[in-house]
Amino acid sequence: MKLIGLYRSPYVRRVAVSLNILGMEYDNEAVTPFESPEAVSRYNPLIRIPTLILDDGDVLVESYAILDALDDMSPSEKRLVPSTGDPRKHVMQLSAIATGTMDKAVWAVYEGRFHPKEKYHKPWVEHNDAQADSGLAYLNEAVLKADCGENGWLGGTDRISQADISASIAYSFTAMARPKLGVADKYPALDKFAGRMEAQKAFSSASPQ
Ligand SMILES: N[C@@H](CCC(=O)N[C@@H](CS)C(=O)NCC(=O)O)C(=O)O
Repeated sequence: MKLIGLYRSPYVRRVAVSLNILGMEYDNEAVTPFESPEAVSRYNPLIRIPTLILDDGDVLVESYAILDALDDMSPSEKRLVPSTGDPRKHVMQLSAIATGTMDKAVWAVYEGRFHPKEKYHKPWVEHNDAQADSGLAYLNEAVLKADCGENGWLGGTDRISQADISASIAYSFTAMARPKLGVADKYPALDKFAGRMEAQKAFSSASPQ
């Protein structure tokens, strides 16, 4: 398989870490759609990352759809989202809050990166920052509720799930990309939990470049 996109993208990173945990082999083409649009557009009409090319040549786009396909390709004992019922709902909910947090932190970054200085709209950046912050507050509460700072898993599963992967990456990305939010001081439980996740080889071997 070939995973297109830099690990600096939290969406690419959640796919990379999931591939590592699922034990699926892949090569990473560390490009961005901004600097190398043609490297992405030949596979993905949206020119976005992550884009995953399967061994049979099929192309998958959108991290949630990619992750769903990877789970579907995996034996049930390895899947990262429980197949049914409340456990599935819970892991999906935490993963949705985590990816929404990624969206908001990314949009706040994009405003500064892609708008000329005179068109930078501070209230919009503050709006997105506040939503990213609120997403992390929710995840911090979830860590406290699951009591998983030192042991165990965020989604209440008996092994790592997509909730653990996406929540940790949402936190790490926001801490890196929006330093002014001071999330380590505000959300120590989530900081500790994400630190534990990031120490695993599946995460550290897909560090943001
Ligand atoms: N919802 C998408 C978001 C992907 C996304 O926004 N990727 C960014 C990089 S972090 C990108 O490709 N941006 C280029 C663009 O949207 O023009 C997913 O989960 O895969």
